[in-house]
Amino acid sequence: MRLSHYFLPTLKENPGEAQIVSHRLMLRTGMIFQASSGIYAWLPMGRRVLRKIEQIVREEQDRAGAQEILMPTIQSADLWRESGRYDAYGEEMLRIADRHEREMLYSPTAEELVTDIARKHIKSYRDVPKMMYQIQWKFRDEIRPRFGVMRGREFLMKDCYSFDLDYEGALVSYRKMLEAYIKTFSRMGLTAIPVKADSGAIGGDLSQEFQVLAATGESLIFYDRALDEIVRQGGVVDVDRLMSLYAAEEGLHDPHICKVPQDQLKTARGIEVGHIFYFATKYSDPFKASVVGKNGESITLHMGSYGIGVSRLVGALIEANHDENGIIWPEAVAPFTVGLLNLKPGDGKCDALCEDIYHKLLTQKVEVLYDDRNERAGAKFANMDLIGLPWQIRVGARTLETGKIEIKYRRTGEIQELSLESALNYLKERVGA
Ligand code: 5CA
Repeated sequence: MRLSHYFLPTLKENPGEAQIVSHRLMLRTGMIFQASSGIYAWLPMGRRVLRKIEQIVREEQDRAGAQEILMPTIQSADLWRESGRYDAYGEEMLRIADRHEREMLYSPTAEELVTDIARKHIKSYRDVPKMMYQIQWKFRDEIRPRFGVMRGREFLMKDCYSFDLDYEGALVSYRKMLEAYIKTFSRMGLTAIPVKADSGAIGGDLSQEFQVLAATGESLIFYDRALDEIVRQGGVVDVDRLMSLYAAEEGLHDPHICKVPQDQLKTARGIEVGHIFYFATKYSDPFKASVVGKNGESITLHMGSYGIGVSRLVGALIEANHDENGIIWPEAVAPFTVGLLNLKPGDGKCDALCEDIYHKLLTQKVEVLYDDRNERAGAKFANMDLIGLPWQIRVGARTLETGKIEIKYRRTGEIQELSLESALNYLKERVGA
């Protein structure tokens, strides 16, 4: 992509309304546009990041054996009356009437609809276990939408639902999701700690929240430092060990219960990016979602639900990855991998060299944003640091003299001078292009 053509409406000044760094940087880099309070449009660079996050989430859900579906955002109030949540949800639910004055709503989550699907189509013990998920917009009319996409009113969520015959089966599904979450967040370069949680409006017996560690996080969490290592590794996750380790939020932290020795206990701030629940037959009971067992008996399905805040993750990633100059994207979710800077635009030789590099990178399938604009070098450096692509390739007067180009790694600021060929090889190795 050529920056001269790209729609990247960056701001020079910090927007006054943004109180936290991720909101500030998302507005400054033109990733989002506020449409109304807590409701955002995603502009090209923001959309690219959102798509990368979605894709990682999707791959790990698929790998865990969940199947992707897509349910409507607008749902019937009658369905929600069956669970009692039409009244229980209160003002957070956006209620709508259609032209026939039928009561509808914008779905804040989807236990009711997915249970309706299950009761009509999952009929035999042979049809379970099943896990189904969607990546779909949700609406919650939060009293105080704030911090940009972190607490929006409309937000993108991955929500997965599991159906099993009994508690033991449901626990297997729950553990599969737990493992999928560890892999998902570790692929994004995040440390996400699963902590004991209050299950609130969703209800349930067993529930954990995933808290991404970031100094600016809203929650204060306490956890066994051994968790750090397990969640960072991703790879093969030792779920037994993980479940045996201590982690709780401030409100739930009871020094009498916590047996972790003080020197092993870590305190950190976190952002909730995921929440998993086992809630037995809370929805399947009122919906009569049951199957016929081996001996012809009726068995009520045991369910769990598993959410990830996909749009919130964009903010959380920035909270965990930035410095005073801007964003520092982890490679797996970066909007582009390489920023190519032409520091002598208009100079025939420099332009030709940049074009050559640009095409070589495209041929190697490296995602590259080429700053071909007629701008000062200083402005280009600042802009590239602000938008935070992992790698920068700088081509200027010195390149024409020495034949060397500069490669900068945004995370460390380290700059190397390499010949064009070794630079491309080096990148190939580092980004696996
Ligand atoms: N039905 C369950 C799981 S499918 C559920 O709704 N869980 S939840 O309420 O915890 O939401 C799941 C995730 O969505 C949260 O962990 C959080 O990361 C994200 N989320 C919740 N509310 C908002 C919001 N207002 N703005 C952005 N993300 C949100």
